[in-house]
Amino acid sequence: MEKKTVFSGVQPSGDLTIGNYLGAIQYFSRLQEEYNCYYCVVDMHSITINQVPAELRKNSLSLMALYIATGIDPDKSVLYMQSHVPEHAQLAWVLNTISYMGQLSRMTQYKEKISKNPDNQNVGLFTYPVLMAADILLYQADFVPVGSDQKQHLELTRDLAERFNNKYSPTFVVPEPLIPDSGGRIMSLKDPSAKMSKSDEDESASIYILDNTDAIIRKIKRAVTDSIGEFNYRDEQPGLMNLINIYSSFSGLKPDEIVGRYEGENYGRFKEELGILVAEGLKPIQERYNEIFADKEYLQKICKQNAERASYAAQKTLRKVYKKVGFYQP
Ligand code: AQP
Repeated sequence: MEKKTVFSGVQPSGDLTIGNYLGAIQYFSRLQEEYNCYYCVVDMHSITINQVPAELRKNSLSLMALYIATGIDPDKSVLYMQSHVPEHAQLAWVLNTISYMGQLSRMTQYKEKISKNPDNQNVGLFTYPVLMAADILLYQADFVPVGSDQKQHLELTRDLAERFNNKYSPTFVVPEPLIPDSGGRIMSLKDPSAKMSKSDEDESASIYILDNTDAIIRKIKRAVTDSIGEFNYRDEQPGLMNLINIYSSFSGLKPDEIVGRYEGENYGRFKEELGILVAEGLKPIQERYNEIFADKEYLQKICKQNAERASYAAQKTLRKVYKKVGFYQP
């Protein structure tokens, strides 16, 4: 039987958080044995927010190294940078012409991002989900591993695939999201009503994958909880709930097993042990990352070879699309 296809991407818009890791990246390497996987550094998405060019370049290569450090094998999975494969932008243009203003203006991430960036309400923020749909549909992906914040964008991708298939003729696979049960939405350590985000200006609100042990322990110790002081897993204690979710993701224990362990205590010992658990969990990734990121020649080679592999698959879909919409091709 032919293998099914997986696509996912992460923006190199800053240092990656454990939200990015637990919600998405940790699953990428697990999927590569069973599926044809395409994993992308979505640098074109990240310029919808102001970036410092030199930092964007560094963050893009750093994300490549991190992908490999978390276990993605660039010989098995296609690991590449979005801007190296022009077909993403070419397909996005065609999809723009079947996307509706009303639907795009209802996207939660768009509304959040324009309110956070009142001085940079660019059109790219508005059409971001169309480019994301192009990323996925270009490779005829069956599955897309993402955190729950991307669910709405996936629904739009499915709508666009179906709309195109109905307007012309069956062309795109309609993809399904793969959203984890635990870790799908890790919240800010400072505000448990907001998701942990790599572009959060308050560095103490996020644990970064490359944070050292001291920083991790300190941030968890200072994480916002509540004044109830009872160890429970319930909506009324969202800060504690978030920490228990992080504990659960790193330990494999279920939330009620964790509650059983710390019941009747205040949060001190739990927070201390959680800090150590997270630091120990991230250490092997950090060690591999340091080795890989130091080898720029190796990373350049991966980027080049994998962009060619991605382009090959992308061209196949784009040629079909161009033909169906009526572009003359000699
Ligand atoms: N807090 C989170 N919990 C679980 N999953 C998360 N993801 C992001 N934040 C969390 C998942 O990580 C993948 C990559 O995300 P992205 O870089 O494409 O953009 P994003 O969703 O907008 O992530 P950030 O960290 O919030 O980035 P910025 O601050 O640049 O906007 C996605 O699968 C996402 O679901």
